Amino acid sequence: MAEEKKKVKAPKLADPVASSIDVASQEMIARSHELGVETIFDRALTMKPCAIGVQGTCCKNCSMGPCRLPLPKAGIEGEDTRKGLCGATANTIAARNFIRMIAGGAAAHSDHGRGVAEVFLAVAKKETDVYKIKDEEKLLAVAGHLGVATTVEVDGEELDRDIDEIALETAEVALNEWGKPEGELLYAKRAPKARYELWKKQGVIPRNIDREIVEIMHRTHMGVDQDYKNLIKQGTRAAIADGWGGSMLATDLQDILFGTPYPVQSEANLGVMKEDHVNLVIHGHEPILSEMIVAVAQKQEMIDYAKKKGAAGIQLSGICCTANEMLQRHGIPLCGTFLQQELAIITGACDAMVVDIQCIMQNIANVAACFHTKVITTHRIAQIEQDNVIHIEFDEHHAVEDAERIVKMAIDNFANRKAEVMIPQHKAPIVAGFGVESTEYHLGGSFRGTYYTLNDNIINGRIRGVAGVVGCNNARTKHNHDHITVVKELIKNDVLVLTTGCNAIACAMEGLLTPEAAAVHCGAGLAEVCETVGIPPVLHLGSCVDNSRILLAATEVVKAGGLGNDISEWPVAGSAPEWMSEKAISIGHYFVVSGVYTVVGVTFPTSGAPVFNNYICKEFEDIYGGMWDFEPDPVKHAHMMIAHIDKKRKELGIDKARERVMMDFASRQAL
Ligand code: BF8
Repeated sequence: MAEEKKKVKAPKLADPVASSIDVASQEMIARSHELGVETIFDRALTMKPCAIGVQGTCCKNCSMGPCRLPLPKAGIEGEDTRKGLCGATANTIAARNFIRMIAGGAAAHSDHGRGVAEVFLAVAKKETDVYKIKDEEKLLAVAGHLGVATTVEVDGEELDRDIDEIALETAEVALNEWGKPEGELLYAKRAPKARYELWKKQGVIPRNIDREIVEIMHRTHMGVDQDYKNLIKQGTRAAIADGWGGSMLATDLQDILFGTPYPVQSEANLGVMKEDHVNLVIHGHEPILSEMIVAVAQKQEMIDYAKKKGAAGIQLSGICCTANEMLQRHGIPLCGTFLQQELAIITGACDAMVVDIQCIMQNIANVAACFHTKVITTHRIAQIEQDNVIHIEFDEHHAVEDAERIVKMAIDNFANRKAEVMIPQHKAPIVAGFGVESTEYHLGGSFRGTYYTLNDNIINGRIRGVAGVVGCNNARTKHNHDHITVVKELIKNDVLVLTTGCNAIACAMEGLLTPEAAAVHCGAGLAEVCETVGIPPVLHLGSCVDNSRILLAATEVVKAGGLGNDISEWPVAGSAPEWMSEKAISIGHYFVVSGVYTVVGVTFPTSGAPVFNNYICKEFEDIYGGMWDFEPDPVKHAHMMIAHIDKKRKELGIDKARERVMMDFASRQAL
């Protein structure tokens, strides 16, 4: 009998055009197929997600399970009798899983913050002189928020306190926020007074940052907390400890050490890589590493060394939030979003990809093995098992030496390029680097030096409201499609967008971060404001820990007056159209409990437990003034946010567009 040849199935390959709206990414996905290099876009076709996991009703917190409680196709009529072996209900399981996601996200942001606080302490103790205090004004402001005295009384006279003393005490008090034995999170009082009091009444003010995360792990252990309302209360404490604690401290201390961002020009997308330059791509989150690499790569001796090795210079660029950090303080171009990390290597021009922590896909090692690219891990807690990955542990005490070694390694690798270089010729100009301070400068009134002009334009209806649109890419959706659709729909309807993380990079690639974008994409009111003050309709506020800037900007709006007494009262909404990480859930939850109506796309991780789902997606509004919502269709998603904004305008009595009136001092005071 003739032996039948076994048919080998060809691997499924992603359709480039169906995978991304970005032409540069489409070209690189097609290129990966030509070269036989597998990427996340291909794997998303072959590996389907578990439907029960997506619904949040799979419990694997003990070895009697996993207990899987799928939602019946016909839904649940009458009593929900589903339970795990121990009797845990769908609500308990979904709430446990949800707050474990908050714990994961809060831990990631806050441990990042702790790393920065430790470097800040080393600087304050003068153990290192490579990092310095760049923004003394911000140090004094932060000292004030942490209760550190900035003046001292000498012979009845109030004198400025020594700046080194202030720095040391500020560093110590800041670090204490992670594990102090008693008291409450000091930054909780930075929220509007009404919000702080609401948290106090609800009993959700965090005690310290670490404790709330640890307590989630305890409560969700087999047989501990089995009341979804009590479980989510703990999730709320941990989320506040992230947004108003670990993340906010990370942002503040980074600004003190590396400088508070002010608007800068740059470019975005894979086309920022240069064929004749050494391309060093930095990926991850903590700017401690990237700050030093930026400094070293700009040294003349390094540029000369690169030239000696045949390159025209050194081109730095960034992926993920490290990209945002380097952009906002140094104007270093953005190479791409989370889903473009493999694609940057597939250009054949990436001489080194240097990574620190978070959002680093292990597959970059496999992709790099097909090229000459050196993948260099630098953080003690984030290493990769593949043999081709080099680990150079970065330490602030010998930061310059470490950075020099890394930059030299990239330069030495320039001559080893083997595949034909193909850099997509697509990039967009951008203006980034907005923050609480610069927004005050651009949109604040010279009259009061606050957010008054912003409030005034919200009240008169030129700006309908403000949206924070943030978060990841998700390989289960078309790359950047939902980000861009949501943002364009919002600005078309006069909603000013504040952005961070990968949404910010997506908007950058799409050309939405330029003042010129206002005339093309905005409604008449928003376009007029943007053109008058010269800002883009989408303001880039930084990395994901910098979502704390959105919280503080929202608080400044409340303080400026005329739009209620709390964040929940003014027309603001949040969104993460392509979320995927636990960090996004922690961010979403601190937005919600800070009073922001927040919509996510893709999937919702408690959909399999309707009662719990209804609690956080509906009943929460009565408790916190903010709630979760879910809509995968990006146009409907944006309109749900706009409907919320309109509801708030109506509640404030500003729902009818008013013409701008000249206001005298007395009328402003009345507001
Ligand atoms: O922290 S947006 S994919 S890069 S998790 Fe990661 Fe998500 Fe991007 Fe920044 Ni944030």
